[in-house]
Amino acid sequence: MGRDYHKVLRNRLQRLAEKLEEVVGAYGYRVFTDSAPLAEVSLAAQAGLGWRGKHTLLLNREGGSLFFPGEILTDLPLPADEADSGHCGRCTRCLDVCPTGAIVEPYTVDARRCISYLTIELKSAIPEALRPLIGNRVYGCDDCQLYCPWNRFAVPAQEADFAVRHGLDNLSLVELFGWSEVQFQQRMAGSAIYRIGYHKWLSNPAVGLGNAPTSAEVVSALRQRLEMTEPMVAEVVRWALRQHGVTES
Ligand code: B12
Ligand code: SF4
Ligand code: SF4
Repeated sequence: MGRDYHKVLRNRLQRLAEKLEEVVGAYGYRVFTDSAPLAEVSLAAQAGLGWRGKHTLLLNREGGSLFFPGEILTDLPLPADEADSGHCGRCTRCLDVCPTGAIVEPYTVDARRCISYLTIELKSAIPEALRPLIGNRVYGCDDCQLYCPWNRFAVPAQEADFAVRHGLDNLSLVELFGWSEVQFQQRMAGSAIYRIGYHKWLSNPAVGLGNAPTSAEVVSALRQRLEMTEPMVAEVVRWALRQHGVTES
């Protein structure tokens, strides 16, 4: 988990657009990456950068799907590339492995079931029926990509901005759940995670702890949060405790 990667990418695109200007002279342009209502996957597929996989994301033969598309919309008269026809074939792995059954049919994601939506975008508590399916995921999900054969040879990005910070790839749910609001703000400053806010952040590992094997450590961590008065966190903590047979609260 690194910096706000979309911002990093947008800055790179801006520099590329400026370099082009040095070569071709003044021209009209605007850079985007996940920053405006633009159908990025559709546009990229039509521009020959890959195809839309059955998980709905953009894939290409060289890079798989573990990359972020970015765009320079311009009035330069460039030649058009050919769209790629797609190479999913009979594969259905992304549909089969999706923990919540969010890919309801090939090329169609029901965002209301997607863990990415539930843990990042949804401001309120994750619906109870879906909580057991979330497992220990606390921010987004990549399963449909991780099991895709086109990502078999993916390697971690070398960009310093994408490097893991604060040992976040090696922290237990109990540790994450124990963070104070100040710790959350300090450790997530500059990261996209910061935007979900402390209460949403706490409610996600609370769901994970509800799904964890019962242990004294897990129950004690949840009990310590019973004092939280914020309604979403309070409700999820009580739900999580009930998963471990604790109903006294
Ligand atoms: C909304 C959104 C989500 C939603 C809904 C996703 C979905 N699959 O529906 C949620 C929150 C669930 C989500 C999750 C994720 N997302 Co997202 N998301 C977006 C976002 C902001 C908009 C996509 C969108 O809805 N566009 C509007 C619709 C109308 O456009 P469209 O889907 O392209 O549909 C067009 C065509 O397909 C066609 N069409 C569609 N349906 C139909 C039906 C008919 C009948 C016809 C004729 C045509 C047609 O017409 C449409 C208009 O051109 C884009 C960024 C962007 N601006 O594109 C990122 C984006 C797609 N997400 C991205 C990522 C990385 C993710 C996650 C992996 C994040 C994570 N790790 O948790 C997950 C993956 C989940 C998944 N399998 O999709 C990346 C994808 C990178 C890639 N390689 O493709 C994008 C491109 C952002 C970026 N630039 O980095 N995401
Ligand atoms: S990101 Fe996870 S929950 Fe969302 S569609 Fe992919 S596998 Fe399913
Ligand atoms: S897992 Fe299979 S079906 Fe899904 S996007 Fe990858 S190749 Fe296509």
